[in-house]
Amino acid sequence: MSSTDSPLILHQFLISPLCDKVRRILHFKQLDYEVREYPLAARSEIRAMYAAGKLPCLEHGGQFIGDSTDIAHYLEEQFPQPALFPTDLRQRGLVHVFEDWADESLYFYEMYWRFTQPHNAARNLPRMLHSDKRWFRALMLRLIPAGIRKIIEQQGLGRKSREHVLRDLNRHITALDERLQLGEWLVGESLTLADISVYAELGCVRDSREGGELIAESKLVSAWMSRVEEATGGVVPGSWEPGGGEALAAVAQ
Ligand SMILES: N[C@@H](CCC(=O)N[C@@H](CS)C(=O)NCC(=O)O)C(=O)O
Repeated sequence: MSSTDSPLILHQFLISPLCDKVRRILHFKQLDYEVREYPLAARSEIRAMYAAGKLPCLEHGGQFIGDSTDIAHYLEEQFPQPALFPTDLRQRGLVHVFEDWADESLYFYEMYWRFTQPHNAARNLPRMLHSDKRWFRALMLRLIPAGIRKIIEQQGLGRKSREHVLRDLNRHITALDERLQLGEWLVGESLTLADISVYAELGCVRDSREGGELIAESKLVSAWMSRVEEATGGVVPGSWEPGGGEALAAVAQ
């Protein structure tokens, strides 16, 4: 069993919403941690840590915990306060549903808008490859768009028209707006993993022109996003340019 005193090391891709989710959990729990940023090319190194070959992966006391959901539960066990999960069983269930909806559904919307729409991809693809070698970057800038389109097509969203995807996204944001008419947080009276998980995806959606415009139309969702940012610190997704750059550099060290 690892000691809670051992250093926490987050292995991450800065661009990933699921890594942002874990950074926000760590900030919320006021835990010190180190960040190791990986180039996209580091596949075998990542697989050696976590067989699924995906990031985030948290290292603690010699253990490697992959998957943002497992990491959230691990951190809650090791560092229970402040709590990410409510004690009320009905609310706990709802937190789980919101988290899974964010990770498994909203995730594809952020991918769709950031990486398949050329005007957004022009900004986001170089960010995805920011720590790769120049030759790999040049190659991948040509190959990745087709790869991402294939993933999104297989998932299903990529087979819908652009207007249809926009309508779907609008419905999601409207549902959040309606939910926030009931209270300041998505579940219960305080911030939970539901808020962090949904924020992590929506922050990336907002970093696309279309997503940014839709979210700006909801005062409640925009205000809730600011509340989550305040409670969880860390970098605002997309803040790669001057203004957000300082925070980015601090996280990426
Ligand atoms: N269910 C996992 C998903 C993690 C995930 O999909 N990570 C992406 C980055 S956002 C990744 O590592 N992709 C690289 C790959 O699939 O090879 C979680 O919640 O952590």
